[in-house]
Amino acid sequence: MAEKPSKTVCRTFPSNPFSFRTGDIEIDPGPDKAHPYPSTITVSIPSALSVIAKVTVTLSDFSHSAPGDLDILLVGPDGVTNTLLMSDTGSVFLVSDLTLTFDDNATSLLPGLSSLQSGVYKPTNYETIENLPAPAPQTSPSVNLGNFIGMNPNGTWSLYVRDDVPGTHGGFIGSWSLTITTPETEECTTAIL
Ligand SMILES: [Ca+2]
Ligand SMILES: [Ca+2]
Repeated sequence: MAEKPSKTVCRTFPSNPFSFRTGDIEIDPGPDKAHPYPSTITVSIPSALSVIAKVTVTLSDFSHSAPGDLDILLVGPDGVTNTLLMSDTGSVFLVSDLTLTFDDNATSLLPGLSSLQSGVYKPTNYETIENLPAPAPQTSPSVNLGNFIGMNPNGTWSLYVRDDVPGTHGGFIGSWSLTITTPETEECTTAIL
């Protein structure tokens, strides 16, 4: 019997960035957890595209009098997978209204002993890997946004911020955003003619 003629139609979904933003985080002089702890973003991406190819994070309106006191940890929707974004960077140099973007493809790390400046940086840690207070999960020794590649992005992402050095000044992060890029995908359907 002859095969019935059929026709296959494929659609390509481009590699797509999805961005999500949330509100402010208040940072007390410490040593203490920031408020809220964690700050969360709920991600919802169509299921056909729900694999992470890349993640970047931007902290906006970042202001602090001693950024070296801060440890900032991003945790994925499984509640376990994570990376430090910055820890012990920027020393005691007052900064205000910075925009810090974290991208594994950046060429530089944040400075450890000089003033922070707005820009794009690799996640940066200048301390031995340490854990943040509960309910933060155990800190990954891999300081890399690539830790999230291949995961399903949907669910609640958490940003844990804490100041671990006593001091008289605090600060805040005006907002933070998450950009998730999904891989290029192809969806084909075959119809019998
Ligand atoms: Ca620290
Ligand atoms: Ca402090």
